[in-house]
Amino acid sequence: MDRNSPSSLINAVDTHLLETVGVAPAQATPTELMQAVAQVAREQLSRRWVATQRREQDEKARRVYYLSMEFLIGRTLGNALAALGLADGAAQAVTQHAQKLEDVAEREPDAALGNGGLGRLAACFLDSMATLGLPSFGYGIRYEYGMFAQSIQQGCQVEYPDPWLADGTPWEFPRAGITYPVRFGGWVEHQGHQGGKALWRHAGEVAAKAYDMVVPGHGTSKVSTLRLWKAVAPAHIDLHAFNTGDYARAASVKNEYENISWVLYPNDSTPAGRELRLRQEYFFVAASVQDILARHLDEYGTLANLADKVAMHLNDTHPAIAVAELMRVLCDEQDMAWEQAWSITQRVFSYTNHTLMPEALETWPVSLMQHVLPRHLEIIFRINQAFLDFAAAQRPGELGFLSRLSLVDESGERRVRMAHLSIVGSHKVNGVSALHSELLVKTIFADFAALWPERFTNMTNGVTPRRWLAQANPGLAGLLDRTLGAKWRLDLDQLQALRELRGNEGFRAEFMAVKRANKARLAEHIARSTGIAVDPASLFDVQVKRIHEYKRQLLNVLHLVARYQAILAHPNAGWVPRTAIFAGKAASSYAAAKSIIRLIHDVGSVINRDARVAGLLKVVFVPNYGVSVAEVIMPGADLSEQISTAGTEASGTGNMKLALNGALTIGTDDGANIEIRQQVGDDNIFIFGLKTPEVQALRASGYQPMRWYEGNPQLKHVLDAIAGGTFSPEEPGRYRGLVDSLLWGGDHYLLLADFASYAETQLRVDALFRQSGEWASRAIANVAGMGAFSSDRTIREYAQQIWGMTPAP
Ligand code: 26V
Repeated sequence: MDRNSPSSLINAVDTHLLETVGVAPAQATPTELMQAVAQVAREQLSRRWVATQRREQDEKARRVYYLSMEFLIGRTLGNALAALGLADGAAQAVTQHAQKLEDVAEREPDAALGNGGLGRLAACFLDSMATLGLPSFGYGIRYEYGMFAQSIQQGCQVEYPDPWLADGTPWEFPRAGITYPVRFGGWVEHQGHQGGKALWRHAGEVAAKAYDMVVPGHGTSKVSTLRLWKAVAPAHIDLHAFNTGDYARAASVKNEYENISWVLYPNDSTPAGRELRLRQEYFFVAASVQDILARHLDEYGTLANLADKVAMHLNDTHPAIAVAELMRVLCDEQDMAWEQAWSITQRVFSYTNHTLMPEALETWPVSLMQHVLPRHLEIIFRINQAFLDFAAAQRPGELGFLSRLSLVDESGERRVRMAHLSIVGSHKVNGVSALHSELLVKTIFADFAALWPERFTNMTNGVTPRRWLAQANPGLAGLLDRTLGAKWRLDLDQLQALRELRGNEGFRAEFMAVKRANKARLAEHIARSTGIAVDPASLFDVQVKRIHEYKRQLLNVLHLVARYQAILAHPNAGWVPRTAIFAGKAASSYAAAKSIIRLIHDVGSVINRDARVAGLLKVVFVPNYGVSVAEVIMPGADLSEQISTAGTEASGTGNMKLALNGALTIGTDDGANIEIRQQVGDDNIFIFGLKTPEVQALRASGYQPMRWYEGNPQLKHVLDAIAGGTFSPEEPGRYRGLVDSLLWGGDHYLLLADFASYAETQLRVDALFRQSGEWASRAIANVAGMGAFSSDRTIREYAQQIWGMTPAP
């Protein structure tokens, strides 16, 4: 009997309600149904996991290990059902209980183990690695609390903890037997002479326990593994306090160890260099390296061939300490010679850089590293010595060159530069878009590129079409299935065929009907989450991403205020009705970002209450942006705002998700916007503003924002209104500081310089939206051009050019 037939599934769900969840099937709540359906999927995933592991072991496969502090997974149920081919059957089973599968699926909390783009990219990559059948593991931390939840009170962001595991999760497999010790602190002794065998006399130890999440592949029975580590106090540690009845002390000792995996660090305005963060980084790296080596030794009995069978990828510098850790294990514990260990290490590692922003580049004070990881610091010094000797031989006598390259920043408090350690310890280093990779070798890594030009490469980001089209946009997915067949899920280039249908009236009408329905769904979400009614017939103008000054949400606000003033001045100018939709979190300590959130709300509450612009302009802020909120917003967008200062956004991936769902981009010549333009064509995207070289030139020539303010009456009117309290009448000075930071504080991100070009381009957006057929044609062209931005394409490139693996065709 077919396990996946509707009647079998109905039975399986009822059995799990009764036997696993512990509830009478007839009385099951939506949450209980979610749990039972998840158990049905879990069983099948478990079988696939066992089969995949056995096959990869038998085949002696080369594997890639993706080391990342963040995996922004979101919900799993819908994705798992789709991968298993159970979606229709599960929907029927749920109908038996008078529920809808969407409502049941919404009961699952998001696994929000990441901040933003970097973490979501890691989750898309897992999906693609499994789908391409690449033998692969993700390794990370099982945070007890993920990304904070955001609520808005009186226009201000308020953060709440995210106890996503409070009710347990059906998706993890605790691996009872898999535990490794991770050591910290203490000192190092050398046997015999200095430079003799090192003995790390550590001061403390914590246990890392493995919890696996199964990552289903689509169109294949292969699955991949995300192995997350939880920190647990070693059993012996609190015994004394416990035995003497001092439970408070026992608990506090336990907490001291277990706090390592408690909470995800927010992407703060500057990385604080906090000790707990360094411990987190080493904790998950040390556990992962032990696990990888144990698996390898189990299969081969030797580490001599490690680099032939193992690729380890560093997702940014957060796991960079792995370079020193692998050296330590090979040399100190396995007695390998330094030169051989170094050769293996460099062949094993590769590194992705995700930002050029100098304040986001990780460095650790030498004193802190001495305190937490004394042996690793010694190893880093030795790597540095050998590296600087090599560099000095290339450019004798150039001291500036050497001090710029050094793994240790000697200006001020000495600090270890984790990006430099990552580059030196890897055979490949990549950026995440063509522009970003070019800027890496021209700016922050120029000295390294002079030494090793062949080491640097580009891997333009991508997104998984399974989540960001098939799952998030069932309406468009259905239309594509009827038009192209279902294969686009695994071969996104097939979307190219839509180009021919741009002029087809019937297809346009169906496409726009889907968009309209998605806008209605988004409008409902907005009404539910903000209480504001918006009109699905208006142009949905969307900027959703972390709140950051370089991303320029404030430029968007300046334009909205300009538009508001223009409508008031010329009410009968035939304005295109617009709804501006913002969402995104500000790091809790990032005051400027929080002030932008408040301004969006203040501007919104004045505009939304002003009867003179009713029906023409609305401004809303959707709270608690995350993967699941994005799945509602992306399909409902008409216009995608990608307006970072040129040269600042490494790639962007929201830009890809929005275009894939048929939004037109208004954006700068930045990150992957440039490649999106190449794929969709100049006529199907709105590019404005200064280009990267122009930004550099303007800054070099002494940018004076005041000149732009004085020279543009519209801009002056906008800034005067904001600074003068038009949007904060109860506290007129509320935004004086924000405006002063533009006028007098240097306007580092050049909002004023780009304002005129942006406002003019927004008028061209209106003009196109008025011609609804033309707009539809260009929206279709955007979907058609997105084949290149599947994360399957990205992962194929990593596999072939960096990891030395060949994915299934
Ligand atoms: C940036 C900054 C900027 C200034 C101050 C503090 C700070 C902290 C963190 C970050 C971002 C760190 C890395 C990151 O998330 N990068 C994002 O990676 C995405 C995936 O590659 C990419 O699409 C985004 O453009 C990039 O910002």
